[in-house]
Amino acid sequence: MELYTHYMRMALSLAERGTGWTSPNPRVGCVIFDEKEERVLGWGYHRRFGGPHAEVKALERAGERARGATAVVNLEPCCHFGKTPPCAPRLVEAGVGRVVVGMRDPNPCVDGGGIEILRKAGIDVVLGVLEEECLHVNRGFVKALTGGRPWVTVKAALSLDGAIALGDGESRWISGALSRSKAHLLRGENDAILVGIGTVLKDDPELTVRLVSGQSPLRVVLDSRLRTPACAKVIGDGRCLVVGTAESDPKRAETLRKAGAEVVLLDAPEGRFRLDELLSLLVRRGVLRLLVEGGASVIQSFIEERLVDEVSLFLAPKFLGRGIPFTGNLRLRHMGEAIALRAATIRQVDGDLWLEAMPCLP
Ligand code: AOF
Ligand code: ZN
Repeated sequence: MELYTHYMRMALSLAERGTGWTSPNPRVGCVIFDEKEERVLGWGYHRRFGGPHAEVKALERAGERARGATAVVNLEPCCHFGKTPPCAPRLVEAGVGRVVVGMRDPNPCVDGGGIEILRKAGIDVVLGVLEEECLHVNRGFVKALTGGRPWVTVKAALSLDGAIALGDGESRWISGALSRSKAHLLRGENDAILVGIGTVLKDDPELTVRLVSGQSPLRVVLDSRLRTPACAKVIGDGRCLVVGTAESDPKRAETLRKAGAEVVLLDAPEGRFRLDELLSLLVRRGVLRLLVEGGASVIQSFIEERLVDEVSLFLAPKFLGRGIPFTGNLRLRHMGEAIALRAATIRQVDGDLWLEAMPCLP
């Protein structure tokens, strides 16, 4: 089993090479190896959406040597014709002796069907090796398919006393330069970044990936009165979605569309967006992972509606006093209502602390 764990780690790090390019498909890596000699015979990963699957690339590299070998893949091999032909029959044809699978594919077109094809062909299938890690690598894909919405990460830079800005809104720069480039890496992992109109008016952010290499996600602005200026940097090259309401001024919508933004109008009873509606709209557009970057009232809404799956917080070693708290005006009545988090990782980034944590389920 330890041997399989080792190769599964390899498959997972291959899978991560597809980060930023595979959505709405999963990140998948595959290693084909010889169990007796403990030698890698082939490897591959899903490089981009619509491209060949990891297993196909690994089989290509292994060639005839795949016969009798073991294939390790973080996601169940597919059994359907999508953009590419199915992988499970390819593994059967190649004559592999065993397939080690990290997790079952929740895609209803697959959902155990790939494993069934392999087993029926007499191939030994070992399921669930490093399952937790495999689920984590494809948490966006899994959330989209099983929860009908993207995986939501809230990112913020905050002072040790929990402020994301001074009282007047000034927030540049709380965290250090290295933290900011880590935050850009995080942007590149997500398919969309969301901010409220307050952030656009105050900071005029670009919301692109600049400090590291990577694809810039779709930008989403929650803007019930369509106050986004036509010259806002967030509209940029046009991959920007401004979300207004049915009451929004149609002239403003027209101006923003001319400037290159896409405008969608959603229900907003009592002036508050239905975030569930927004998230299902985004998932239908292939957004598996959404990064919420503020401001505080947007973060507060996501927390109140229990829509936060993960937080990525850069804690800078400074006090800002009575500024704008990370959770906005969130009020709890008693300790029993506290939202507990479990830390996935805690790292030091120059002088800052970088905490990645996930709310514990109630
Ligand atoms: C991938 N890459 O390496 C594997 C996937 O439209 P297709 O043919 O690319 O099929 C996409 C589905 O195939 C995907 O949703 C997932 O269920 C399955 N496995 N997908 O993109 C891969 N192994
Ligand atoms: Zn496949």
